[in-house]
Amino acid sequence: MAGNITLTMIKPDAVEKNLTGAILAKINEAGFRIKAMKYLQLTESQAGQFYAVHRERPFYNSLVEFMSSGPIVAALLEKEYAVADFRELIGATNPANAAPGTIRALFAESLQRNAVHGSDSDENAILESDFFFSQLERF
Ligand code: IDP
Ligand code: MG
Repeated sequence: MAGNITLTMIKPDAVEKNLTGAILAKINEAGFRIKAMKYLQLTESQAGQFYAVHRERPFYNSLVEFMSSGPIVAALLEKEYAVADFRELIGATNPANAAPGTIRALFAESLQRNAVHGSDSDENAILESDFFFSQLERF
């Protein structure tokens, strides 16, 4: 069903700081169901492919280096209005602008090292889910 999934990554900064459990708890408490999840380290090439839409942005190389610098947790989440509700749960890209109580306000370090990823559209949620998970890995 369209509109009920989103893809998240717990980024290397948050994994490094042992925040994985706290972030997953927030995600579950907010009503998201985990359909698929894996713990892995992206290669530079894989991180570059994931963020290809930002290829022309000045922060692209630095973002790719950061996102391949350590392990991440990738998860496919299910909930009604998953994309919009998850963006609300994580808060603004820059934690300085993230609403109090949001995951980025609580756990992010900086604009780049901002703890979590969330898909920005239903279309990208599907593309990003297919990047990480086969059908056999979804429940
Ligand atoms: P989003 O993650 O909130 O959707 P995007 O604009 O899609 O934000 O950017 C992707 C990621 O790139 C951000 O989460 C952040 O880690 C990083 N990023 C975005 N803008 C900047 C910037 O101006 N400087 C450094 N890193 C940035
Ligand atoms: Mg984005």
